[in-house]
Amino acid sequence: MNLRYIAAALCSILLLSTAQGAETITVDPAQTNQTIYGFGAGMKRNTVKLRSMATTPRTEILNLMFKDVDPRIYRTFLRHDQEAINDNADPDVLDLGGLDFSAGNYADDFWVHDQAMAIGGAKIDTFYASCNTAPAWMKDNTNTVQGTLLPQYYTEFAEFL
Ligand SMILES: [Ca+2]
Ligand SMILES: [Ca+2]
Repeated sequence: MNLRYIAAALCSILLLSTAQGAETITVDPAQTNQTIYGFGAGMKRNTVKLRSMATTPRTEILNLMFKDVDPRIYRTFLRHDQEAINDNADPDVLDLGGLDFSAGNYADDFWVHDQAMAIGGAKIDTFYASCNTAPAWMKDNTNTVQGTLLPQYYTEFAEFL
């Protein structure tokens, strides 16, 4: 792992500590308490903007994310509209035919994923995805804005993820 990034992480911890006030952190590089698996990179939004940029700045951004950061973890986004209606009545059986990956900007998300794999290579071996909301049909207000996941859809949301 690049020592520059380890130093940057330690500096961030120390700066946060100083900003909070009276905390003191002592770093003993000879003592290992936990291992940092690696850093992550990816895009959650605006993949369409990145993909449509001119080649030179786009390549620079991609290299910053997937070469300079030297990530082992790739992060992407799960869009609520991939399952706009329930795939079936069984949260233990996923029907891929019931999902819509043409919704939103998945094509651009997949493009960024492909770029990450081309630049970062096999060392990117962990994938992480997050979402901002459950699909509307799982929520008490049937809307993707605000509202709450209904308890009867906890297992459906787990399937969605
Ligand atoms: Ca489902
Ligand atoms: Ca299902």
